[in-house]
Amino acid sequence: MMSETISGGHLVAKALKAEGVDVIYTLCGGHIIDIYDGCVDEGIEVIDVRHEQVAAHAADGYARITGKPGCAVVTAGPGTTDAVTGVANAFRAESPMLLIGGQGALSQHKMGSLQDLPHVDMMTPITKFAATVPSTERVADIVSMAFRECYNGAPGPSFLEIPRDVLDAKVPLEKARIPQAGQYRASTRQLGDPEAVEQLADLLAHAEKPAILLGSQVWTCRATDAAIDFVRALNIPAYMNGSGRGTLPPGDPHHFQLSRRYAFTEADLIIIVGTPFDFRMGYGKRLSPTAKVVQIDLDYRTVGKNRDIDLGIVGDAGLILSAAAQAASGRIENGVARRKAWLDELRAVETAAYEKRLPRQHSDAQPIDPYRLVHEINEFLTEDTIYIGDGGDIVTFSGQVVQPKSPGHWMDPGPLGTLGVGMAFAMAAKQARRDKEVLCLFGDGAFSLTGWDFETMVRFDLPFIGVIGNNSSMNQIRYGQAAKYGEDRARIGNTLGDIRYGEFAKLLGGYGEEVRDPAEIRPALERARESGKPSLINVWVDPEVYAPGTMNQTMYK
Ligand SMILES: Cc1ncc(C[n+]2csc(CCOP(=O)(O)OP(=O)(O)O)c2C)c(N)n1
Repeated sequence: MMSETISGGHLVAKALKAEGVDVIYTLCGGHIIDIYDGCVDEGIEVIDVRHEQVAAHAADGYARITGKPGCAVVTAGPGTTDAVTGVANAFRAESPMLLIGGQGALSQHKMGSLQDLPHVDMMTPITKFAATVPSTERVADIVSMAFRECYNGAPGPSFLEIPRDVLDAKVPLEKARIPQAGQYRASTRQLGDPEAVEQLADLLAHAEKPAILLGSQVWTCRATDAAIDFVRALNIPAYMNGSGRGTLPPGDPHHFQLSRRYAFTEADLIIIVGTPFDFRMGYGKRLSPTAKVVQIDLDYRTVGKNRDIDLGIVGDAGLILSAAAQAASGRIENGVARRKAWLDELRAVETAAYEKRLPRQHSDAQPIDPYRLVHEINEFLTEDTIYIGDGGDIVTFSGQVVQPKSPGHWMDPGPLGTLGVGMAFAMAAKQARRDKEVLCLFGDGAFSLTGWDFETMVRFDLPFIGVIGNNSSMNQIRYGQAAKYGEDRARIGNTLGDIRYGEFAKLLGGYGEEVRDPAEIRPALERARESGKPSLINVWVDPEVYAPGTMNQTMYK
């Protein structure tokens, strides 16, 4: 009797299934179709997009939302190069995803086959692991290896290329290693050095004016509850950035946002959790020189990078915060209540900054003040709205005003600053969490990069609320040109057409509106919500005003 055989594409699907991946994002090509066939057998959904960049960003977004690795499958050559940006974004954002690229047949290696390129060489610097699958028997084995590598230290992307003959060939089932769910990789969560945790407890016991920054890894580690318990038990003001936003809900007595610079200048203990000292942190230069600085991170290479620290702990944010809170409990001199004056001081700074900006947020000006737009969005968000920002200046405005109401409900590209992530993140978020509402704020420039995938949202019935802050410009760049070269030379390379994106949405089968009156923003958002369709509310904002972050050029400092 002939033994049962299995092809490489079906082995890929079995390995994805074992990892719990229930969808792949893809754009087709002859090199990869056997993977689709395997997905049919394994019940894995295939979402086909209009550009490979979107497939890769969607895999990144899926990982962020679900905690499982995302997977994108693209063809050889241009399919893989198109996906590079998505992999690069996931690399800088520490997002675990697997990109599978096709490759010419091994039997035609270096003969000039269609779409042949050195993919592994290209991907090596922007992945945690990049390899060629050398034989059909090893396909599932190497896919599981790639997943294992995604979780080495801070998570990140892996890349595999599978030559066409390796993918298409069939091998006897018993010759292929097919790793089984839960049996091929271990948790990589680490507690951190217990002595360092003790030292942190000691610092916490003595601090008069502590402050904590909860970064993206708080969400990556699903350390929300541990972080909340920590700040409440020790009475510590918390600031949040990246995916850490929403850890505490707005209005929580320990939730602070607008007083961060003041707090980090005045504090005597600053705890940085799961975010690097990169440009978003002024490379660590803006912290009080006399404060004790503690850094907790999944990646040993991040701890102490760019500035000295008083204490570093490598490991899982949740395990470390819980252990430190427990070790510190009962040891705080005079109890945590004595920190009330410090929290009151920060709350006063916070309230003053908020009130100063409020008239702009309520502005009735036409064209619309971007502050009014982001204010309306913030008021519109519910506890179940996942908010995504994809743009330049308009998203810089939103970073100050929009506060996600729940953990894991904020998505931005991360430190690569990639325009064009929005549609893909919306796609992944809605696909993975049908019970959630998804709202994405786009700049018109950012939208244009990947906007055709609005059609994918329609085709797969993925309703979301798209809002475009339309200034017919790439304003964040325009500001710098005007400041450096003068207004008369400031319109080079950054001007966009006056596009009615609401009409574009309708053309593709979605819901769309044009908004020029600020009083119409809220009703238009409501109608988009009620439409149950992918939507675009095109809001014409004032092109002559800029966010403070843009004017200070903080992203370059
Ligand atoms: C892929 C990519 N290309 C270029 C840039 C550089 N860049 C940063 S902000 C910006 C302008 C974006 O314009 P838009 O999305 O319309 O937002 P606005 O600044 O006008 O509010 C550009 C081009 C980038 N960050 N990412």
